[in-house]
Amino acid sequence: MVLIGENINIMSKTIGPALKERDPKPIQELAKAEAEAGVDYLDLNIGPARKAGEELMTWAVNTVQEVTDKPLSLDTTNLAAMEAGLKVAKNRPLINSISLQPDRMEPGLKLAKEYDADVIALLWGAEGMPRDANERAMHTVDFIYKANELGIPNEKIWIDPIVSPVSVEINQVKACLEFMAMLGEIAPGCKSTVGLSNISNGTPAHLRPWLNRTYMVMLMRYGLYSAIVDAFDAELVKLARGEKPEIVELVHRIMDGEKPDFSSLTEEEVKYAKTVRVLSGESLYSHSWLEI
Ligand code: THG
Repeated sequence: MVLIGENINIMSKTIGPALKERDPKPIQELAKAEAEAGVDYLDLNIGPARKAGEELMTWAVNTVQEVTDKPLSLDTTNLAAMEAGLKVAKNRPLINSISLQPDRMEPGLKLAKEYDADVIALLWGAEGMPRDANERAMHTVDFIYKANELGIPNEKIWIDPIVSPVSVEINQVKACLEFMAMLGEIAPGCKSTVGLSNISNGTPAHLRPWLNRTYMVMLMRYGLYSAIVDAFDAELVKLARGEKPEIVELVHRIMDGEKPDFSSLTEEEVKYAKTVRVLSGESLYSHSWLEI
């Protein structure tokens, strides 16, 4: 799996102020640490960047490129800032992201074409969040049609179904899995990605990794190509790299209907097993799901 480190983002307590004050040190330290943790891309999330977005993105890209050669995932809804980043990025960057909103899709796709960049298709439509797997499928078809028309092949498109928090909407958690299972047929040659940590938004910090890791392994069952992840979750990186095959197999067997005998599992395996049940909607989410 291709891993995109999520950690450089404007919401972070250290990175937000550093971006605003154009203080390179915290950003460069984090970029180096993410690269050392073994991710493939670094996401540079500067938010909507309504004020001075172009200057901010240019500065952020240059700042990170001083300390690492990793390719970047340029994360902003501001297309002018996106273009500024595309201009200065040395390694071919990823456009994160283009939604299907009518005023955004075509200008975004034209940028992708002009700079020969891969593009994340965020399945956010004219009416906002897709309601189910079928609406995601329709958006996917629309996006690919438009992209192909502008000369962008499927291989350059990374479909993002938009993960929502398990504590908010279990049906959306299930819809993303259902959609991922359909994607290969709907969009041959396309890649896929998710903002994985969205799944655990609003849950206690020490429990978030269990949800993130388990959901990633569940999506891997349907061929997930990449994910935007916490670069510092070493267990998650191992799972993605195929270094914990016994956990991956356990999660997949449970998805296939096996009812594991908890008394024969390790403590770690029990946590994964309980988390699969929550994420597949078989048991209700509560902050104490690992204890019951
Ligand atoms: N799809 C795409 N891009 C995305 C998302 C997506 N980019 C943004 C986001 N979603 C993925 N990135 C993050 C980054 C951080 C967190 C979640 C998702 C996060 N951070 C901690 C928090 O806010 O509590 C810690 C912040 C900190 O470092 O202080 O949860 O869905 N294409």
